[in-house]
Parts: sequence; structure tokens; C-alpha cells
Amino acid sequence: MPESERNPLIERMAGEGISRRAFMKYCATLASLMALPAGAGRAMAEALTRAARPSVIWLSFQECTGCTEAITRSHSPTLESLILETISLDYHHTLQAASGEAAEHAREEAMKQHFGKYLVVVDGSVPMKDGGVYSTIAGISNHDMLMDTVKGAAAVIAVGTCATYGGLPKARPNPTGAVAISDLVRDKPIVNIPGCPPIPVVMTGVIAHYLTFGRLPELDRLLRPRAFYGETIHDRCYRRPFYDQGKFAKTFDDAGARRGWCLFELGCKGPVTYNACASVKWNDATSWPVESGHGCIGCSEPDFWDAGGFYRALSLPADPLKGMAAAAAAGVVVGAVVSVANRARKAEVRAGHETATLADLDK
Ligand code: FSX
Repeated sequence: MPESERNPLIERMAGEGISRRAFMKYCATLASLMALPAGAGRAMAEALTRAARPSVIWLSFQECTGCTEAITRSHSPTLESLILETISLDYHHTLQAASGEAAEHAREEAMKQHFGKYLVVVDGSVPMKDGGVYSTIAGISNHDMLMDTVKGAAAVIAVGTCATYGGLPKARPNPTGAVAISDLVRDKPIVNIPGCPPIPVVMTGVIAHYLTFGRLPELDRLLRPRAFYGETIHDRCYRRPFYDQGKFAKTFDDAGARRGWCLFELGCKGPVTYNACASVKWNDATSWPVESGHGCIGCSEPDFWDAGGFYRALSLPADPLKGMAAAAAAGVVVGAVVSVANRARKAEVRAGHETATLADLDK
């Protein structure tokens, strides 16, 4: 078959024993998760199996490689990891075979050949202190490589909490002066996909949306795709009925915990964390942290390392509800107050005034 007609995705699917039916189902699920109109799943399937493969340059700065691990899940290739087959991944530190000058040459060539059309995916934060000496690649500071690479980009996808908000490298005392990608890139369409790491299907969903429609999905004020970050973990949590009944586990191994009671008092940040873990889950929808018995740590919220206090129960917002909070010793009254507070915050978000964050509410 001529090279121009080869489709790596179809070939890889055949090699992995993934049927066309399973692929179509995956695309339909993806479209439905993103609240796209009927027919979008088929359009996605057609776009992903097209011969043309858009160029993607993936830059990794101050991070732990968890984001790439999450999307590839190399021990068990999945349809999500196969989305990487639909793009021409011309530069990716962890996945590319080339190294040294050849790797940098590949990045420069991709930029030259696809100027104005390529996507830039970035994970990791950018150190700004002391001239950016704390992280360099091929002798180039992260800042200079980012700004040089995004010049010809059609859009930028920041994946992981490090790239979207600064993440762990930015945690106090932020020794490298770490900043987020959106602090530096101001003149390109940019989408934030926070999470430490982000949910794989959210990353691939955004890429698939771009490949299908030629644009980024609808975003909120923090530049997150609304479809995946429109609701809190708490909104969709299967333990929510216990929260509403005021049934809270007091320790991780007490009788309540064993019955699946709410983990709010053990520090769960679900009520102030916007992400899709509760509905999408992890590892092929096997489970997710709260289902495994651990509260949400709010890893997709700005400044969660500093603001969260992983095992400290959320306090209530400083507003008229505060008085009620003081009076509410525990149980259903606390639950009701937080619910009301969150509804008020959500109303503000809907009105376009503000997006609630962990830092906002955990005061
Ligand atoms: Fe950060 Fe990602 Fe957490 Fe790690 O690339 S969001 S530390 S999972 O790896 O950037």
C-alpha cells in the first residue's frame, strides 16, 4: 500500500485485536462525554481514521512524566493510547526514538514544514527564576523553547496541573519561580487540562475534538473544557447519598468507611474540585480514588499542594453562611451548608462572575 494511504491507527487496531465496532463505540462514548450533538461520534471516527496526520510537538518541562504515563498506559495499550497513532507525534522527549541533535532537528523541521498548523502539547511548568537555569533541554531554557515553538502553533494544549497552574514545582516556596503555560502564552488558542495526572480520556477527547472540528472544545474561565470540568467530583460521587444523609466516615477503617459512607470529614476535596473522575473513572473505568476508599485531594485545582491540606476537612466559605457553619457541629447540617455554598458558587460561575476553586473555598 502506498505510504500516503497507510493509516497507522487502523493498522495498530488490527494488531491489537481491537474491532472497528469497539472503535466506533469508543468514539460515540467520547462524543457523548463531551456533550456533542448526534452524529459527532461518527464524525470523530472518520476524522481519526483519515490518512492525514496533523503534526504535534509535545514539550515536557518541570514535571514527573505522570501525564505521559497516564495517556500511554504502556502496560496495556488502549484506544486512548491509540489516539496518539492518529497524530504525527514529531517531538516527545519520553516517546521519541531520536535523541540529542536529531531530536531538536525533528522539532525544528516539524515547525518549518507545518508552520501555522501544528499543535503544541505541553506538560510541566516553566521555571522563570535566575534566567530559567533550573530546567533546560539541549541547552535551551524551557521558556525559550516554549516561546519559540508556539510561534507557529495553531493551538496549545496544556496537560497536567504543572502546565495549567504550576503544580508541584510551584508549591511553596516555589524555588524555581515556576509558572503555568497560560502565564506565558497569550496570543494562541489554549486549553487547560488540569489533573495530576489528568484523566486520559480528557486529553484524548480534546485532541479528537480538535482533529474532528478543527477547533478547541468550549472552555470555561480557567480555559478548561466545560464538558469535563463543568461539575464537581461531589456532584457525581456515588457516596453522595450518604453525604446528603449526614453519614460520614470518621476514620479510614471504621464501620462507616466500610459501608461506603462519605469521606468529607476525612478531608475529601470533592465538593470544590471540578473534574470528571467520578463519572469517567480510571484504568478503563475500573475504579477511582474515592471508590478505593481515599478522599479526593483536589489535584486538578489551582494551588492544591498548598491550599488543600489533604486530610483536613474543608472549612466553609467566608460569607453569610459562615454563621450557619459555626453552628453546624457535623452531619447533615454541615452537608446542607456546603451544598448551599456550592450552589451559590455555581450560580456565580453560571453567571460568568467567578469559577470556584479549592483555594476559594478552603479558607
Ligand atoms: Fe505534573 Fe505531569 Fe502531576 Fe506529574 O507531566 S501534573 S507532577 S502527574 O507529570 O506534569
